[in-house]
Amino acid sequence: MQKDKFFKEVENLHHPNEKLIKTHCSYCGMQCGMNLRVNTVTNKIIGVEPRYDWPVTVGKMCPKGVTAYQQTNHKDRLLKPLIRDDASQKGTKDGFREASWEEAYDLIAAKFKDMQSRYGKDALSVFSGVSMTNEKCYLTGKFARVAMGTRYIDYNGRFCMSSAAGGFLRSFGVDRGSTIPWTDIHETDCLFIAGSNTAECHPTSMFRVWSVQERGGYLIVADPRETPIARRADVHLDLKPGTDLALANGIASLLIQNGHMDEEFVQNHTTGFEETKELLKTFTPEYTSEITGVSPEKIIRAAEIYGKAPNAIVMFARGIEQQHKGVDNVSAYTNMALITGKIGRPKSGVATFTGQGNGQGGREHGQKADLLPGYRKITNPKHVEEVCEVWGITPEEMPKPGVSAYEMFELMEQKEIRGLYLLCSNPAVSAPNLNFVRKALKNLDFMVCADFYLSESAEFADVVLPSVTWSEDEGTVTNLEGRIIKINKAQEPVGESKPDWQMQVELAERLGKGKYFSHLKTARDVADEFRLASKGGYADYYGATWDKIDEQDGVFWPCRSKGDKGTPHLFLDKKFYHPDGKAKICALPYRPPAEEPSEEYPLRLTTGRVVYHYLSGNQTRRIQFLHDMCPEPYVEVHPETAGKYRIQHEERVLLYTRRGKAEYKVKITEAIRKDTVFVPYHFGDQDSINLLTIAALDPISRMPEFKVCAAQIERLPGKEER
Ligand SMILES: Nc1nc2c(c(=O)[nH]1)N[C@H]1C(S)=C(S)[C@@H](COP(=O)(O)OP(=O)(O)OC[C@H]3O[C@@H](n4cnc5c(=O)[nH]c(N)nc54)[C@H](O)[C@@H]3O)O[C@H]1N2
Ligand SMILES: Nc1nc2c(c(=O)[nH]1)N[C@H]1C(S)=C(S)[C@@H](COP(=O)(O)OP(=O)(O)OC[C@H]3O[C@@H](n4cnc5c(=O)[nH]c(N)nc54)[C@H](O)[C@@H]3O)O[C@H]1N2
Ligand code: SF4
Ligand SMILES: [Mo]
Repeated sequence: MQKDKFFKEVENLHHPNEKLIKTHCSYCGMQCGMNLRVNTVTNKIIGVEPRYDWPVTVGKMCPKGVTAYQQTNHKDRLLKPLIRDDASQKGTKDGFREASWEEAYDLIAAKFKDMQSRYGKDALSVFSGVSMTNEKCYLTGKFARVAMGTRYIDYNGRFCMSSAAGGFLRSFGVDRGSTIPWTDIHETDCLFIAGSNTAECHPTSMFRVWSVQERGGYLIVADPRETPIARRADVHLDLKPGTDLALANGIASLLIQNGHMDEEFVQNHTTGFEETKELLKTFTPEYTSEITGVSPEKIIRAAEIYGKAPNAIVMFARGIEQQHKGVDNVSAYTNMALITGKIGRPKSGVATFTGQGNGQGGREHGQKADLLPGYRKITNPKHVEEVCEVWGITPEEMPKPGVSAYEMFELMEQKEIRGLYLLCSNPAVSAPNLNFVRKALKNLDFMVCADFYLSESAEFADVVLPSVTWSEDEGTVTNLEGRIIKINKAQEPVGESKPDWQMQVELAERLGKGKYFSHLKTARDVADEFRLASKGGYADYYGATWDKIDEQDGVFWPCRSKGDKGTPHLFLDKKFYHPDGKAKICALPYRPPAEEPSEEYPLRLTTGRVVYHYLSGNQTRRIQFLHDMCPEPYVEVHPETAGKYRIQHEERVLLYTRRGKAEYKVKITEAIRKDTVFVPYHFGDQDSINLLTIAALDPISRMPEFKVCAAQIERLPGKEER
């Protein structure tokens, strides 16, 4: 059937009292195209349908996407600001009363001013997230620096994309999560995927992944668990958690030895090869196997397939990045592409599976402790001047760089930071070493939380501000390809909820900084200022107008002017972003995980996701279908390991590490290494696996090592001997 005719027929099926709002999913970096169905009598969202005309996901959505619309009019929505008068109830759901916006703003402004007059400007902090549009992320950075005047701002991308960012900056001199558009993936000859549970976390990429194999190409997967993609892979590199650096080095070493190197490319477009070659000599298949636990045969086979493939894409995700050597892991896997010259052309390249909906754009425009809009550095006087000109402040007024997300909690615990404005994140579930983080939150003199549901973190707040869901506002988001797309408004905000940008404009007024914000009356006003602020930076969005985004199905950055169509493929001219125009091949010695197994803690604990829940679970645990499919966390244990501990399927056990303990139901599965256990992290309170995780930080990205620490299992008392 003709495409147009098909769409007409589908359209005719819609109810007459129904309109469709073209937009994208609220959750992950795939940003699947969807139409929200809106009843034109009630003006409420009533459902969703996938968009077949969206080129990245062509009509595909996952279980979270098809139920995402149920968030908007959910019974748990916060409809008015909440104030807690009795601080002794902090950390519980109790003690809040409803208040007017006026009262909430006045209280926040009075408290913020009081703390700053007593303890200095930097007594306040902002902790933010990237489920927000670019415009909101941009304004949050400006709000922290101009309205609050504090250096302390950081965001949840520090737990997510910061190692990928650090690795790409080091290897390429630029941090865009993918060097190619997603529409190239199914046309390549080999996918090498490390530390990504693609089928559960980016499910709508799967038709492209399977298509590579269906066309006769190869799939190589590096993961300690036999995930759905590992099960069908041509080679499954079932490594011990935390040993990727050795595996990547071992494969790179073979690529050189076996003559798969692209001499011309390495010579003309890279630096660092000789030094790396020298280091890689020690990484023989046997030595690599010893560290990683992967057989030498598999390592050899993987190197052979990747090396021989005419086109290949190296892809990875948090499995390799959430380690205290995450940046090194990214650069080490990127070395494979640089040594073989499989980059800077269609169907070949390097890509990370960006996590959150705006995990890419949200890290480029000033929510990170050291960054300003357009990926400018706050430590670079020229960059500061450029941004000051747009903001109307002097360079002297620009705060200094702050510290990373986890380090902000350390300062809260030490009472260096006294106040917090938290928005779009739920660190009381998602931060590592939670016993410490929860204590730090409790230690604050005053905390504000903006969210649309009362999250576990909001329970620590003195004031909770009701924000809107993605469907009640408009703006842009940058998907995992680096493609800037448009989110559209389908419904008016419920109750008295407001978009975050509007709260910040109104609060700035109370903080005496109205003149820098009062011109921003609509989301489009924020967008216009944001595009200007990014202009001239390397993440330049200036030419990505909303009209252009609509006309050409999104715009890939950089897009520098009105006439510029954007940049789907990076490095086609073989020009990298380092000053010498070359990419860097990195010599990276192996380092073990921060915490290796011991007699007391003999297991490796790794953590991650399931298809039915999203991050801290504050959104998805409230959706009945998703809750029913996965109502509680569990610990995956290999049958042989379960036998050793004499534990059975579905029995509850105690899991503990040096930092904390929690009880989980056992899920016995052969799809995990014998020395490793896995727990999904989407659950709150005493179920949070982050009570056990370690806050060992990567020296460059300050990413915590969520993916590996040493653990032990104990049977609960009262179980009869088996
Ligand atoms: N369903 C669902 N989808 C999501 C999300 C969600 O919460 N739920 N969140 C989104 C976000 S923000 C993110 S960041 C992404 C995350 O997407 P992914 O990174 O794909 O998800 P994870 O489950 O965290 O980890 C991926 C894999 O890493 C493996 N792994 C663990 N340790 C190691 C190791 O040492 N080396 C290697 N090579 N692999 C290891 C795990 O076994 C797991 O299969 O997903 C996005 N999509
Ligand atoms: N153990 C372990 N821990 C991890 C990870 C892991 O793999 N293992 N992964 C890490 C990763 S990759 C990530 S991304 C983090 C994420 O962890 P979080 O930052 O906690 O992520 P969310 O659960 O999305 O929290 C977002 C909160 O903001 C709200 N929200 C959504 N949109 C908006 C908005 O527009 N405005 C406002 N004001 N609020 C909004 C939601 O309701 C939710 O409560 O978790 C990290 N923690
Ligand atoms: S794959 Fe990601 S963006 Fe697509 S529907 Fe699922 S959660 Fe939403
Ligand atoms: Mo993430």
